[in-house]
Amino acid sequence: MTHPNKSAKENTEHIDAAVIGAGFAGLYAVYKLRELGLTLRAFEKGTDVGGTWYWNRYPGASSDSESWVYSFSFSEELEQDWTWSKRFPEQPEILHYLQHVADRFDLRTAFQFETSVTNAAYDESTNRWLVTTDRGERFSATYLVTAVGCLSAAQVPDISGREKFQGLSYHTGEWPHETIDFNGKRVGVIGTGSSGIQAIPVIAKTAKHLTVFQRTPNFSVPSRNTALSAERVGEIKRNIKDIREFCRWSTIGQPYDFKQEEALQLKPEAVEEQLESDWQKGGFEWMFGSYSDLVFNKEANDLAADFVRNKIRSVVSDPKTAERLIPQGYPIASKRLPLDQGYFETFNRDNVTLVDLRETPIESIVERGVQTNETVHELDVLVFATGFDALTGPLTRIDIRGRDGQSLKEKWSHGPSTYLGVASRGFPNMFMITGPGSPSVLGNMPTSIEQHVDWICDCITHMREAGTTTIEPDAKAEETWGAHVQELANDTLFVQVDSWYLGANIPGKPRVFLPYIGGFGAYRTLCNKVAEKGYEGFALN
Ligand code: NA7
Repeated sequence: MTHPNKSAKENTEHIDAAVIGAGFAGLYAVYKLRELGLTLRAFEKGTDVGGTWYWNRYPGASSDSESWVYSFSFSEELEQDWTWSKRFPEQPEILHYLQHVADRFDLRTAFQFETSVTNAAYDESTNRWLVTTDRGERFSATYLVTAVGCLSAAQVPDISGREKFQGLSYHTGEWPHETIDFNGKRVGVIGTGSSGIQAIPVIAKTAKHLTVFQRTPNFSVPSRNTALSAERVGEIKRNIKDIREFCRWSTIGQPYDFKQEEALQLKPEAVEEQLESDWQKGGFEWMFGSYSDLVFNKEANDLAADFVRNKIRSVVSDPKTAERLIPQGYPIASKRLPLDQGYFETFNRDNVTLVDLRETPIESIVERGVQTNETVHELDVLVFATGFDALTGPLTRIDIRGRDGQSLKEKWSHGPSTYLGVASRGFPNMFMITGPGSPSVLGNMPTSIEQHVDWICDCITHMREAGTTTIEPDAKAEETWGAHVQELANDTLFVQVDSWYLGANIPGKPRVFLPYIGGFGAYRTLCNKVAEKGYEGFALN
């Protein structure tokens, strides 16, 4: 009989880099690391590529970024060959795009699908990461690259009796592959964040009855998604280089930026007129291509918030329902602002009921449906649009251990501690793509991902050229960065409400602002400076 440890050791495959995840980040990381000539293995829990777009197949799932920038910029040929059908790309088309990218650049061959990384432990004696999968395989890697996504750890609330429900139930972020037929069904949706707001209008069209369980009313802006004409596609493709360059240095990685003027310097009528004209265009530009004081100054923010409140009143026929849907008491966009396609209009349908959980809270889930303190809402299907353990969850759900066996989860028990959101002290040679403390979810994700992967690959190239074997942040640099991230957030209105940006949606999660809010272009400049100064703030050995 072979000694178990010996056998495991002998079966350990040695590679340069282990990559976790096959979404936008994992695919681009594999592409770039291969270009550097690194041997690698990549692991993905799903059966195929797609990441967020593999899992979030719920009706109405769509990106809120314009399609021509919600894509890779690393290949001009890809950019010119691929044609998006709509302004905001919907889940099936994004998934198709990522599958195309995987085929075109032969990326699937690097991946092991249906494989979860369960542990990754840094071995000080060999200076390597020992990566273990749920299939019992072991890999020894010089670099560990996490491409696990920011919103990939689904959160189902701990409502008592969940297991008793006799109907079908799904979380939006773990949606089944087969089509769910809502025809003739009584459907309930818990949650009115972006996912709920996208799904509700679509489900309402076929369900016999839809009950929306709303805890906190949300602001939402119409996306006005439309098909892209051949002329528009031609224009975008001709200008794509300039558009990309603009995004790379803009505040949120999008093809627009805040206006120079501030709302409070202008006459209220002028602001109202501008908001109305931008509202007609649809999309995030209404807020994030608007006056910069909207996100800093409560008085300015109120102008935008009241504008939306009046829109809700004008759309929703029943005044009582309208008032229940109107968000009060927190600044607009301080919770992630959804884009919608007829969300508020949906509440004018005869087959849709709004249950305000502030008036009638959920007591439990029962066999027949959802029990509030007033009645049982009978359901055949229950949809949890209840969000994610954002940014840290996807990392801490893996048992990652750095120097001296310290687990990342333990280290981050009071909030994530990173330098630039890309590395964490005590975890040498581990790189996080769009980790906590980087702009990530506050910008256009593919732009954030490309910037991180490029930076990481430049860093690895530098290390290899310099003969450096380890890199990890200095204690001081990491501490300063963490304080800077919080300081910037505290200057905005984002900290005035409980949201997943602050981890406040997860019971017991420390209230710490998770992404970097200083602007994507500014962040890129900082990262470039760190690299130019020989990776200032990092210890290279
Ligand atoms: P979000 O934005 O976290 O929204 C979750 C929603 O679920 C939100 O309305 C919550 O209400 C609600 N929720 C959560 N737990 C409960 C319980 N226990 N009872 C009732 N309602 C609950 O997640 P999404 O998936 O919509 O969006 C996540 C991001 O994915 C999105 O921003 C995009 O970037 C993509 P609450 O507001 O906490 O009162």
